[in-house]
Amino acid sequence: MAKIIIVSNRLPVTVGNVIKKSPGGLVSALSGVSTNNTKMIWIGWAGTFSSNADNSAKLKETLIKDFDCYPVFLSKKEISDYYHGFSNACLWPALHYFSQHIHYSSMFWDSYVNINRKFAEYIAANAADDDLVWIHDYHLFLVPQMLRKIKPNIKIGFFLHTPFPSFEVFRCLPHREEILKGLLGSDLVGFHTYGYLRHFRRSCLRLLNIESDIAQILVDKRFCKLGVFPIGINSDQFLKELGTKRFIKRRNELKKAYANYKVVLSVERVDYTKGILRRLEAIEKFLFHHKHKLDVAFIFIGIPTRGEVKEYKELLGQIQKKVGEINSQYSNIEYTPIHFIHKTIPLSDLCALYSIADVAMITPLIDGMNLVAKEYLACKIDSTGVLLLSEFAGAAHELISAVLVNPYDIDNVTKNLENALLMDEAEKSQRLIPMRSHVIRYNANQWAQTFLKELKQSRKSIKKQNNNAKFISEKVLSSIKKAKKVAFFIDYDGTLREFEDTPDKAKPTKEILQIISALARHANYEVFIISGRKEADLEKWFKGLNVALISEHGYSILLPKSDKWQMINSHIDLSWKKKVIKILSQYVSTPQGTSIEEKKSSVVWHYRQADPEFGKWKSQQLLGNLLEILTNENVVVSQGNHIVEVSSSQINKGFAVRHFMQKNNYDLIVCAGDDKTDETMFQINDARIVSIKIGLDETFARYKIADPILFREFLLKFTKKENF
Ligand code: GDG
Repeated sequence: MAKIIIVSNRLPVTVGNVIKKSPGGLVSALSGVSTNNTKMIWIGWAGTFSSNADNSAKLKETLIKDFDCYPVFLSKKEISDYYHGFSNACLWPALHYFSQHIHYSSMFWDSYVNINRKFAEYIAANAADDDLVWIHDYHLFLVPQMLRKIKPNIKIGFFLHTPFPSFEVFRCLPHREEILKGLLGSDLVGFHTYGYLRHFRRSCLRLLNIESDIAQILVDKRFCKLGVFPIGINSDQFLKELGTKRFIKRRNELKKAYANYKVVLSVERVDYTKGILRRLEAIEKFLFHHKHKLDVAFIFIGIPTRGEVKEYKELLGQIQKKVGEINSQYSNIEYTPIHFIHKTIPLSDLCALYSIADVAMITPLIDGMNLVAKEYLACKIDSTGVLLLSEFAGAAHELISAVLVNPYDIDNVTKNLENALLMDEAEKSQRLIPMRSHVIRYNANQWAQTFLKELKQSRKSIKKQNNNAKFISEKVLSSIKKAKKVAFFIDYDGTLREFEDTPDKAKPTKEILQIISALARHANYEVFIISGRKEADLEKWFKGLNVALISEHGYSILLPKSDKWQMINSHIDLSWKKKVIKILSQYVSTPQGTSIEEKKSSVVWHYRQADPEFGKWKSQQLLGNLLEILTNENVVVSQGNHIVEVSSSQINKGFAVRHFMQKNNYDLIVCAGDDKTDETMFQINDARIVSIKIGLDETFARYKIADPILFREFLLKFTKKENF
């Protein structure tokens, strides 16, 4: 029976004298996921350091037997370096735009790599190929790729609970490329918002030079799907709590205690991302404006967190100091404005606070989602209350009728706090009711089900594509065996050979030369290398291999054993070239890294070495400019892989192939290529043609082969004697 394997840094248990399930957000989110048909197990650190091997073995047995929890044992040093060090003192600040707080040491990183490997190996040891593995959060960025290496066929999902920052910040991280590659080992990577997804794609483009579309990234012949899955709260748990006697008792007690005050509530871990100091400034301003009528109580529930990291210790000190200053300024015998409670409180107290709070003041400087905002809404059964929410929390994308504030703009926060406290009841419920139904409907369980459903479906398309090369070669082999005369028209860059940063680096490898000369030696085959390249490149690389060389998309041909290039069509008008070069020259200074290449029958603008986004954007402008100016010329303006090319409309690869088809009596014609210029071959309507697109984009070709490596394997089959 297939299992779901949840992997997170911590197991959802607290190990003390007795072992208790910890009711964290993720645990509740996943509570409805395991069914009779699907078992769910959890892999993570148990939160305890084992004193000896016997104790560990015993603990492991109990955790597995009674809780379906598979513990990864970590030492104090490992937790210090991997968890407090690399995860919380390096990754966390970078992911939250606090690059000034990044602490890096190679010791942290080494430990992070080792622990991620430990997790990957432990998952692999407990996973079957048809299991679904769902990895959570930034502590385990490298696990997907490491696990993929051990278990290539297993389905791996990753969900990031924090923001993914813009490329400009992400690139500050040491080992940023390894981190991206680690994540790309997944079949599905999920984010809270589309913005985070967009940032991730951009980092892949800028740091790994991997292009992608909104929904997926093609990497190592696999698709890594991308998705937006805003996490919800376990609404059932909160609604259930609201019906308990202990909740009602606490709510009544608190109502009484704060009967003379309006209550403004904040709940969070004491973290610099949560904007606590700036919020205190806004509150100080508010109190200053209202010093004659002090009737607002501010309750801060600040959960202790990460005391091992320097910034957190300092922050706590700063908060305590500021709260002290404000309280000493504005307190009187009956009234203390701020109640800062630096500990966790029971769920019933939390719900009671949510239910009595007039305003929830949630103003993080940045936050992946923020569950507190959603929990506050769920606890507002009477539909009163105002959610004052930072626009920099992921939740702001969903909770659009909240009072949204910029937490950096202190005056504006103060103003909005005043408005929130004065808001009339009708407006409060008008805003709150739709948000509350949203939060209850799109809850944690719905979130988990949606992610897992998507993960289950993630591999279908990939299997089909992987099988394709084998399927095609079998099909073509059977036709080739019957044929007496076969022509191969093979494009070079992106088809036979992978791209390099500059065209001159993409020389044929020994393997390519061996395959081509073996094909050319076959008595029944005629081989044409048909490329956009200039005559000189093709001649330098392939002369003497008994192949015909077609340059510049069909402009000229060099037949085997000949020394003279001939034009395929001698009546071509090339008078437009001067005009084109003049236009292209205007696009060479910006963006930097672009160049013009003049060929006999075309002119090409290259932007492979330019900033990829700026280059692409400029290429669109150039395209528009060219199309406008060249309307009456015999030219084709086309876009290829990081190029814009203007070529004669009297020349294309399709014309060239037709030309040789008319002259020769082929039984079978194999045409292969990777870009738009090759489509002219694929569009020839002739049953003898076997057309193959290299790459997975849309095409007129009959078949697709994912990349040059697979294509070379495919060609190699036709050179083997045993196949004939
Ligand atoms: C990360 C991301 C993302 C708090 N105090 C008490 C208490 N809590 C519970 C709240 C809430 C949770 O802790 C805090 O969740 P957040 O979402 O606000 O923040 P992070 O811990 O930073 O979580 C965040 C989240 O992952 C999920 O993806 O939203 O952006 O940073 O559930 O209720 N619970 C109890 N007593 C307390 O004193 N019982």
